Amino acid sequence: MTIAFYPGSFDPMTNGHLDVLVQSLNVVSKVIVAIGIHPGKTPMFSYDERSELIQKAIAETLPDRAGDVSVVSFDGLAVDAARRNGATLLVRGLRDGTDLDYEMQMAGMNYQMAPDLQTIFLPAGTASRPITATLVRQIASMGGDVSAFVPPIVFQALKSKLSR
Ligand code: COD
Repeated sequence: MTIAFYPGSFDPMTNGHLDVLVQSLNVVSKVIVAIGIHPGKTPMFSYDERSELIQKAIAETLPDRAGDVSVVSFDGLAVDAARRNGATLLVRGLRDGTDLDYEMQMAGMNYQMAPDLQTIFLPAGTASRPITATLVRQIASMGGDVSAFVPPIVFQALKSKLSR
C-alpha cells in the first residue's frame, strides 16, 4: 500500500488544498494530511481546530474516502515526519511558476536528505488555482465573502471566529 504525506499549514483548509487531496487519492490508497507546527508563528486556527476542520471537510466532500485520510501534526523536517508515518510519497500542489520554483528547490533538497521519499507535484484545478489561505484569511477578516474558496464547514468556522 502506498502512503502519501501531504504537508501544509492548512490555516484554514481551502478548496485548493482539498483539490490536491482529491487528486492524490486518485493515485495512492492512503493520504496523511500533515499540519506543520511553527513554534514562532501564531496561526488563525489552532492545531486542534485545523485538524477538526480538515476531518469534517473530508467527511463532507469525500465520504467514501474519509477512511483513507488521516490528519497528523509535525514539527521539524517534513521528510522526517513522512518517514515516521510510513509514507513513501510527498505530495505538493502547484498553482503557478512561483510555486514551481520554490517547490523544485524544496523537492531537490528533500531528495538529497531522503532519496527514499518521492515528491509528486499535483496541478491546481482551474477554479482553485488563485486560492491561497493567506488571502482567504485577509478577505474574511475584512468582511468579504469567501464561500467560493473554502469548504462550507470552514466558511462557518471563519464566520464564527471573526464574529467573536
Ligand atoms: N491549489 C493547489 N495547491 C495548493 C493551493 C491551491 N489553491 N493552495 C495551497 N496548495 C498547496 C501548496 O502548494 C502546498 O503544496 C500545500 O498545498 C500546502 O500549502 P500551505 O500554504 O498550507 O502550506 P505551506 O506550503 O506553507 O507548507 C508549510 C509546511 C509546514 C509544510 C512547510 O513549511 C514545511 O515543509 N516545513 C517543514 C520544514 C522542512 O522540512 N524544511 C525543509 C524543506 S527542504
